[in-house]
Amino acid sequence: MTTRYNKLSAFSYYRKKSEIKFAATSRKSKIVNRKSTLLLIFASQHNNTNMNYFSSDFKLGILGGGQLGKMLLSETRKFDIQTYVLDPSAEAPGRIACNYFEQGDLMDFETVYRFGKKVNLLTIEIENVNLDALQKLEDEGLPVYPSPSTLKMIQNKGEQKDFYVHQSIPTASHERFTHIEALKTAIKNEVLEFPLIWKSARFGYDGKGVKVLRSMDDFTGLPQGECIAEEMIPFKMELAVIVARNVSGEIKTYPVVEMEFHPEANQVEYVICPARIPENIAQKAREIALQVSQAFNHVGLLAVEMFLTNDDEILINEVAPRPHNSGHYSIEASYTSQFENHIRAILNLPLGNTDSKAAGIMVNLVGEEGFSGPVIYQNIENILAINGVTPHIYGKKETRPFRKMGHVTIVNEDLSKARKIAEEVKNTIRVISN
Ligand code: AIR
Repeated sequence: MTTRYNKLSAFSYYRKKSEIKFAATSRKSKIVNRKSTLLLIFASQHNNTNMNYFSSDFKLGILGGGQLGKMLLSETRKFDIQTYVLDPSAEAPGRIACNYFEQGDLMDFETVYRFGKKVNLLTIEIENVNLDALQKLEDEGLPVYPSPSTLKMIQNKGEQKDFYVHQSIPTASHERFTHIEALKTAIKNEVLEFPLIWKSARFGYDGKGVKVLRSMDDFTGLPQGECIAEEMIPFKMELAVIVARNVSGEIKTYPVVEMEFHPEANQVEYVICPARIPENIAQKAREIALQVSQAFNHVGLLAVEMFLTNDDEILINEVAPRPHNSGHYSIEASYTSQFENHIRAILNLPLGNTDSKAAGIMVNLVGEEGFSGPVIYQNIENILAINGVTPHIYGKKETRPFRKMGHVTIVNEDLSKARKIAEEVKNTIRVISN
């Protein structure tokens, strides 16, 4: 496979601290801008100045009530906005913080459609939701952010990768397969060669649905369905940029963060803000993230994950159209958290300041290997004794190996001190079961 180091379409920008306003000049971007104008007209229909979200009858619906929903709900409670949450688990973490909770299958058309009929605006905290129901709700006039058409492009990793290629957004090369047997045949016929990254086209998250393939043996246990094979890129670092964009098109980026991964679980262990990279690379990463957000015509938060290659190229890995693990540090370390900015963006309110107040590091607390069952968090008191350390416990009753059960934020003026404390936190807390 060859890498496509696609050139970015021509654009110009001007930058005022964290706020990078983007003026697209390519033909494609003009098309996007026309769509934005339509969005604006739509926005003015549903989101007029008389709309009062605060302490009113307005109802915000959220599909998913996991940890991301729970953290979003802290913001809606701050603003006293009424919330309705749908989640498959009766014990969803977000249940305690919403006004109305419903248990139901997010992939079921009728369940999602009927839930959507109860609210004034609908958003998501997980991508795996029934898109036909969202489309019908949007067609019937319900504002849905991110829009079903944006979600459709992102939900299927094959479509997402094709989109980058069509938009000339730099990304690792890939091939799509309707079935895993077709991928095996491509390797046997020497159309593709190891090593490769296998990604399930749908339903992967939190390290699930991704595997490095180095030999035919690595196919053991992989699901049969639609997938992509990606070129394995040698990279220095994995970076992420969260973009917030409101209905009117106001757009801001958070600082570039660096993600350190667990070698086996393919999961982020530490998120470091700001990334320890030169300013010109950080600037380039933010520009590419803006380009991606504009291209998707996205409303809400878009987390853009990237590789910084050995020769300082930036390639898009994938995006998530919602609050993201790489932005959890923002609750303590930023002027405005990613969750507050998601709410501001989808309600078409002015976006908050995305700058950091201090360096921030997030440590993921995942279930320890070898333990499944009712969760016990060991040694939390010990880490609470350290300055600048805040644990977030998600409230999932059951732990499983590598399940995201919480995170800890470390805030410090000095990033290298924060990184040392993060290591201490990681080595102190244990997420286990009896
Ligand atoms: N989530 C959604 N996409 C990626 C992640 N991590 C969050 C959402 C979702 C929860 O993970 O908050 O509701 C599901 O976690 P679990 O452990 O029950 O699978």
